[in-house]
Amino acid sequence: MPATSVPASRTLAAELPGLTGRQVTLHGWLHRTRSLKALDFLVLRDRSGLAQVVVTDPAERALAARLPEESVLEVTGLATASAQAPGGVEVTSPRFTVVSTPEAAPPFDLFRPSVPAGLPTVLDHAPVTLRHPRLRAPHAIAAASIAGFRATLDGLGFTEIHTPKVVDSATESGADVFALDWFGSPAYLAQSPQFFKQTMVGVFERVYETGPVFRAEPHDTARHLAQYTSLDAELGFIADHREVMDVVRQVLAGMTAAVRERAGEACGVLDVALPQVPERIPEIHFAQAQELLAEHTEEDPRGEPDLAPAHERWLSAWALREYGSEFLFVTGYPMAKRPFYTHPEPERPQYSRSFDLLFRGLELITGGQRLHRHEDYLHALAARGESPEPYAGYLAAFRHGMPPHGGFALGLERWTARLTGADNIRLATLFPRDLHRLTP
Ligand code: AMO
Repeated sequence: MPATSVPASRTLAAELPGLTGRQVTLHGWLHRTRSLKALDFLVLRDRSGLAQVVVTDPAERALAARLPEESVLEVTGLATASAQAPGGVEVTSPRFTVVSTPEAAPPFDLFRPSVPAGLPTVLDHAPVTLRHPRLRAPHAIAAASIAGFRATLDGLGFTEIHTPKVVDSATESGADVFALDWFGSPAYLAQSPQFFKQTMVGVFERVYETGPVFRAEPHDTARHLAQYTSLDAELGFIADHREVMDVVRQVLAGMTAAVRERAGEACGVLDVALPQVPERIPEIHFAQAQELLAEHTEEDPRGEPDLAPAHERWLSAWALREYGSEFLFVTGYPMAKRPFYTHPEPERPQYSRSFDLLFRGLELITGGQRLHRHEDYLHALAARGESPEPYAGYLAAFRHGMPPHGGFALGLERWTARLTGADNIRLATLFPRDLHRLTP
């Protein structure tokens, strides 16, 4: 008989070690069945982990033999010490109730330690392949990371905000926007909460947001998504971008600690080596970085307004060699490549008070100081040949008095991919959206 409700007395797999000698009721998915001559081993999977169930009763064995993997079961039995069982305890003398029976099998065995399928199969069948411990683990690490981001910023006096994802103007020059029809008016999916987080500095001084952003960039690469999760922060009353970089350092330390504390099991599944966040993250100015690249690599990037991915990889390896750091700040990017809200270096106005943070060869964070005077915005837009008209809502904040401020954004999926060693960002993304993928 299918059960219709889950009793309050549910035991989780991870709780078994404390319950030896007690009658327990587990609920979960049939992860694996192994049949021996005189008994069957069933492995039940729930949110906390795996539990081994030993079946010897002939009637229960006959029932177990008919159960396909991923059947949803209620199992009542005796928690029994066993040196071979995970956690040293298994369930014996079980009685099964089938809660639901799958209609289809997963595209590969979810119990095998490795994933015997390519990326398209993994992504096409995400509703079930995500149940594989190795494919689920990055998302547990992402959840822990966000918790660490929040906890760090809460501790620094930031307020969490939630801002619109449908907007009336682009925010990030150079990145393409998805256009849509908003009750007959043109609108766009937000490329970042940039304008709102700056505006909210005028209200709370220090704010942060975690949420989806959208980039209509036709990049078919292992590090670009059309929708990703942006971890944004913005703070007022700063002297320059260095104060923002200091907050970045604290956030990275907090995120790393939270992953260690809250996602230890997922880290174990994937053999994650967590980074050391140094007391002072090394930094290099963009102009110096180009000199180094010109001197030590085949190319001469001087005069280019940005770093190529290969340059980022080289600089990251250099920071590891020189400073033993997996993180490197590159500061002072040319104004030509930065959005109009960027604050220039007062002494060398062709460079900006901005930074990227490279982590394990990849750009993980962009940030910097912003303009804060209304007239500076008007000049910056005019210099780029843009009208202030589309930005009226945003510019209003600056007409009413804003302090010097700055902030940053971290791409969550890039962080998780770098931590877990995923060679494609899609393995660190729940249901990725890209050039070719809108489903599942
Ligand atoms: P930027 O556009 O550099 O800056 O984005 C910030 C960070 O977001 C991540 N990222 C992406 N991740 C996956 N797919 C993409 N297509 C993608 N594009 C960007 C990267 C990147 O470092 N408003 C500024 C931030 C600020 O100055 O506060 C901004 O959005 O990890």
